[in-house]
Amino acid sequence: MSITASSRTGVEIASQPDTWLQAVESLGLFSDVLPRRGERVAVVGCGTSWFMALAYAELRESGGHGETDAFAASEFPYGRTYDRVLAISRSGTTTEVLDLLARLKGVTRTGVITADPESPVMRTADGVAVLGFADEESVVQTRFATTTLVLLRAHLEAEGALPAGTRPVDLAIADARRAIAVSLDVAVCAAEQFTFLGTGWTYGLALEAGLKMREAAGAWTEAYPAMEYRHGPISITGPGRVAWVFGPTPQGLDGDVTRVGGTIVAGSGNATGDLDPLADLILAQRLAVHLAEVRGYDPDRPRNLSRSVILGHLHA
Ligand code: F1P
Repeated sequence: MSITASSRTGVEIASQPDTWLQAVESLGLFSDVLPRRGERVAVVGCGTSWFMALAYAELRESGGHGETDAFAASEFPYGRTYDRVLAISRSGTTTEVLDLLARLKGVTRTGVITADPESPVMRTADGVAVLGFADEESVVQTRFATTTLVLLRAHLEAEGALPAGTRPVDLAIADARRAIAVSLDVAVCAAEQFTFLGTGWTYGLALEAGLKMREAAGAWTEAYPAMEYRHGPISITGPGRVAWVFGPTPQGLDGDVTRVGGTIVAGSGNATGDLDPLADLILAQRLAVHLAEVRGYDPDRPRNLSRSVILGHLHA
């Protein structure tokens, strides 16, 4: 099945190679906002933005750039001390993020990566990186999230070290172009359940793939660290159900999936696949849109969701 551009979400998914390239080209504009080598950093966000924070935190710390934690904005541990707190928020209006940044004002240096230069987060954070070129009309986030992670990966690369388990960002962009062009696997499209797995930074991608499928298609998805799969989640797998691994597949796991009748998808970082894991996420985004359309949902109008969550009773 080739990419559908019948929805706005589909168009935005297909534009990712271009927005990723723009992120790399605009890196120099944002050096004040992005964490410096050696700083102790927390990265925060909600929903998709939190999962990108998780992925970045792993990449930064495992690459030797400094201790890095990631939290859902609502779960931030105010008792801890950080040199910098970096928030990710496409809308710049998410209440938990604004509340967190307001509480840290004058206490901890803060920065935000956002898509909207008119949003309240512009006044709440100490520093701002606006990726207006990656903003989306869609409620369901795709390109803003991945473009933010590409910016952060390119920054780590520019600071001297390729993050562990990644290929250079220019190769990831080439992989993204392939991920837009290839056909989706027919057996995967027909599956009724999906378990997404990842290791290190790709666990954040697995969480995001699961969320995308739930948001766009109302699909039954789960997500775990890959080595946790055998500790219970495998009991869900069976015929017509998929285990999809982002990044390297732990030894023997493919055999474990097929033994219980499941379908293994391993698109990156191992002998059977060769896509950068972030490009592999594009395939999951495409699957989410495809399933939404097959199930009669409008991917541009996901059920029960709004572009951002604005709560009246918290700080705004
Ligand atoms: C975060 C977010 C989205 C989610 C939903 C509500 O938005 O949680 O990830 O899909 O639509 O908002 P933001 O803070 O990045 O704008």
